[in-house]
Amino acid sequence: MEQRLQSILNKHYGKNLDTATDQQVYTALMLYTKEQLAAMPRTEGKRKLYYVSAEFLIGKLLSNNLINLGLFDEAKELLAKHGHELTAVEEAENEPSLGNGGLGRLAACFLDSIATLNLCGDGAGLNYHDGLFYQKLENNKQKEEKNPWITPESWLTDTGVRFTVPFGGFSLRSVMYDVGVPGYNGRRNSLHLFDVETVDESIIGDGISFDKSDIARNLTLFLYPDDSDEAGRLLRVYQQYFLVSSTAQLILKETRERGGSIEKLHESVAVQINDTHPTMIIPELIRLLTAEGMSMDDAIREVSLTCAYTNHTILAEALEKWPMDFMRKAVPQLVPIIEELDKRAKQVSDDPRVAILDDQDRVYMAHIDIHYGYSVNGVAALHTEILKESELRPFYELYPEKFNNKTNGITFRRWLLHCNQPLAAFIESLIGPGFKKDAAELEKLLAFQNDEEVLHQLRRIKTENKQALARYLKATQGVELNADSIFDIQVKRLHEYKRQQMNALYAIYKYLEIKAGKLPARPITMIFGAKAAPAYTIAKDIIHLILCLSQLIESDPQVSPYLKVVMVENYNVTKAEKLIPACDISEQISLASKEASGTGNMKFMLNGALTLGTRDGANVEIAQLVGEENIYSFGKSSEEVIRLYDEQAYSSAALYDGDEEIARLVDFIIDKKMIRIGDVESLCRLYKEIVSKDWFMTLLDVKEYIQKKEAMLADYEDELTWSRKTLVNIAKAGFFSSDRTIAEYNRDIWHL
Ligand code: GFP
Repeated sequence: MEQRLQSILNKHYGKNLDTATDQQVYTALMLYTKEQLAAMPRTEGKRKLYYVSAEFLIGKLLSNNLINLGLFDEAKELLAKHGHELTAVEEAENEPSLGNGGLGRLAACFLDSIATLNLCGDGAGLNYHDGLFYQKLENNKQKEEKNPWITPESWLTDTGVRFTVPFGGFSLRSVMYDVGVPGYNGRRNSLHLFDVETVDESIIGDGISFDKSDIARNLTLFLYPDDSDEAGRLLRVYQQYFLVSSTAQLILKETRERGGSIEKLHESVAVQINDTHPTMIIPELIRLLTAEGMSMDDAIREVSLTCAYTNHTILAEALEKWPMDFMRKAVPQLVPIIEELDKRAKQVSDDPRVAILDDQDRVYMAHIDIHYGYSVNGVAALHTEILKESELRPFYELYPEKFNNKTNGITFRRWLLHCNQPLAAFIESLIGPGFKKDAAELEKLLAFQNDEEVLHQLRRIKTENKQALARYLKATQGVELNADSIFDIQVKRLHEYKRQQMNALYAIYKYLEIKAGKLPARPITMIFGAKAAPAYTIAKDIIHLILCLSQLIESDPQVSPYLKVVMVENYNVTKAEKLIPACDISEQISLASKEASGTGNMKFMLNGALTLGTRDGANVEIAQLVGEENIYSFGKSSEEVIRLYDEQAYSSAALYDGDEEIARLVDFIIDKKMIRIGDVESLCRLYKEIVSKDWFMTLLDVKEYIQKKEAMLADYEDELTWSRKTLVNIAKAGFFSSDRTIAEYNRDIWHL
């Protein structure tokens, strides 16, 4: 390694390890690691998986790849010998901004586990140059900026593979870049990222605005371009088709190269459709197969045996429906195929709830997936039950055999070995290294439940991680954190169903308590990290509320010693890796039934935080594993929530009018102290939304939430009991390894 690094540094910069900057050392180490990765043998298999996804939130790759290649310790020591710290060198890497939230991070964890389990499977996505926007916090508001990450030397390799993607009236050339995916076992796969040569970042104007109609130049600029107007929505269709047409062409090319038969495509290929964005791969594969001479019947049968679909949400807004007119304009070649698929679906059932085309000429993408895929899975036990029993019930009645559950997971390489090295080392000292390959071995930790020294050490590690986070936030955002305070963290996409607004109401509660002289036993640091979709006004109002509260509290000497509210700017994977190991209280407070699974909840428990959560998504499974005494659950059940929706029986106005305590908290949003700091329009809009609508039922659970959090804060003071709970959480986290999830996908769906 040393010799090769010296030679790369010399060739590129005329430097050596002693004289090079951290940035130069980063580039050299990245190039070296890339070479080592390329030299790994590929996974093999008769059937090959293509995991197709609009998002792959892969995070920085250097450390992760070094770990998986078994080179991490060697690299760290070598750099230290020459006066470089690996953590400082890593700072030079840009985080690829190729995802939004849990959906994209899940895809990245899956790639890691697929390679680690030695399964033959590649990812297919788009090479967005500016990814999801960069979030700046200015004047207590979110401001969107472009988020470039590609540098001349990067993990991307131009494969030389090119395809032509036809659109209505023009076509574009697709360029395939690869990012290597090393398993933690000596074999590798790839993430294919398709791009256009004509993409042009100079068309980006103010913030993230650009000409949405200039497809050749804008296609791969941004992930999820603003879809509040028609041009934006059409652009999403262009992006989706570009992804799936490139992938479908790659599939046929590789199948032939591997000696497989196109007529028996399903014997050589499995396609996992991650959410509805890649749905058009179904009609596109059918189009390509019929163009090869297969009959429509045969093509539909083969594709239906090849494609499987994962649902990640029951929110109607996220289940895509595209006007057929968009298809006529962007991808006219798919129109007759979609019509044929609709006709056949209507022969299977005349129930309009399962139709592909509705009476307004809109295409229901998920319905294509369910009729013409062989598997439909939810991402946590509760979520899959809700799909079967309510959201997709008519489909479940038609195709019960297609439905199955695959509870999400996370890769422990990144979310423990990499992000929390002190904890990983401590665990290894207690139970040996076996847990690194088999996460179930973490259960051996249970033997130390009553070992006081172990319990004290867990808190010491947590405190060190809190100090490290404090240093990081001081350096990057200029905020001061008190590492002796309790770190209460909610980091995830901003959405009303995830209920950051309920957490903000807690901040108001605590502020008012402190003002009234009821001081907490220990200071509390409430940390938020969340981006709001640019066109989602109320989500931005919630960010505004949090930032105004932060300022109000900070500037009040009576309150600031006891309470701090921090919003981390531009929350991303890199920041998650620093926040999660430092967390005491993991906020998982979505409205029951709405969070399909959650994966942050798993990362936090693995790193020794305790969950404050509703009985939603995978929280339910966490509770079953650790036992009710080791989790803080609250709130109305999913059945109750679903009933309230069905009977339209929820009224936030009634709760507000009927409960002084609730009214006092909500009214504070528009208190004159807040109006002085904030934007009246934004605060009033949010206030009205909560009082008169509150679609995600904040006020339903807020009181119980406050009580639970108070109980939790009190429990924190009993160090041994708290630490014992964290130990049980770590020990029981093994189930949430994505290695387990992927083994199940392979056993039940892919059969690679
Ligand atoms: C979505 C769902 C989550 C789920 C992930 C991965 O993520 O409940 O855990 O997909 O399946 F909502 P977000 O985009 O909401 O983070």
